[in-house]
Amino acid sequence: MKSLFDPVQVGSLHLPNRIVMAPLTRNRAPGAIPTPLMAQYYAQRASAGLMISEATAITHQGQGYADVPGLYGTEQLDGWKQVTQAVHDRGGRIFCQLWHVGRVSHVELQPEHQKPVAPSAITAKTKTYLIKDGIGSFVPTSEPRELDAEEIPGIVRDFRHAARNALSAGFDGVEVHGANGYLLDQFLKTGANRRSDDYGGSIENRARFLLEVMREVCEEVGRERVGLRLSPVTTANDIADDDPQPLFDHVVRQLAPLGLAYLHLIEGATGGPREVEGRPFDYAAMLRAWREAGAKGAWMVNNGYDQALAGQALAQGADLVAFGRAYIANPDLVERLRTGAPLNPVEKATLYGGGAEGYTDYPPMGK
Ligand code: 8OZ
Repeated sequence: MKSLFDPVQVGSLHLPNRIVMAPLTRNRAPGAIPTPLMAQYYAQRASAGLMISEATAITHQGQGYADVPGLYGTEQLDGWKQVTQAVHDRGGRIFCQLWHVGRVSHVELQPEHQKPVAPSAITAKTKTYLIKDGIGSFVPTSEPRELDAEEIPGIVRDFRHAARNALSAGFDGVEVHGANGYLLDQFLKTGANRRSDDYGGSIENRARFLLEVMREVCEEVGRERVGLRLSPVTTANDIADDDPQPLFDHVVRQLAPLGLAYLHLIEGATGGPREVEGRPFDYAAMLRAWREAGAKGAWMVNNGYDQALAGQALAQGADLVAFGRAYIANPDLVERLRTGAPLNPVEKATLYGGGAEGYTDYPPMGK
């Protein structure tokens, strides 16, 4: 029987346990530059088997929220170097989550206040986060413009370049953000993709962009350093697909020959119910499709896990379990799960933006 506390090999990394710190957006990087406070926050959580950084914009165009970090400028890279150094000094391992938000953005956040880009010019009925004069607020996303097919190779190159930057900044690998209604998920799903060219229509066409990105990123940094996050039926950011099961079966079959280090699945609605009404999905069938196509990578599951549910998932074929909310409030989550100690509750008011409060001041056990 696998346990959360078993060591496991993932790509080129030896993880001391199967507990993963999920990517968590915290909006504490003014000017998109990681800070010493962020280095402290990640270092506090370095006992995780693997940490995945908060979503990090691959370009200015890929940014959709105030004060989220980037990975395209020198100062941003230098900021991240402090983070990866602090994590490695504590014996941890950290991947960088590479992010392009697509239509989930606002003109205020875009280069020269241009419209955000998307597969089709359909506004997402969702909100983004702006900070003005130090005050944060949630505002509706802006109307996007449809990307020209000629622009797509440039964005594929941006992912590739950001992956190289991540390694230069000291990350152990990268996770491509293909989930939660952001650009790659927008291309995958019928609710956001109404294109009639090679990137829209059939499942093969809708999956094309994601697969091009994954091939290029693997070529750049080596497949043993690449993971991918997917969310087949999430409701996040107004995304939906008419028929997700065959779509994701196709995606995993095509991914299998790439030999990714892991696939990271958000089961159900991100941060919400694990079963979404009207959107049934068979994750075990998706995992079978991936394995039958020859994939050896780790299967990482996420969304609302506690220790008991994690044990069931491991027994059913999962290799890793990613914890999000629990990691916000419990820097020593591994030790707490190991000893059965109670968990600190999450303080909602300090999730997005601000400083040390509700960020680096959650107490370790016994304090
Ligand atoms: C919460 C707030 C803003 C962004 C995601 C990157 O859902 C996010 C995100 C989460 O993947």
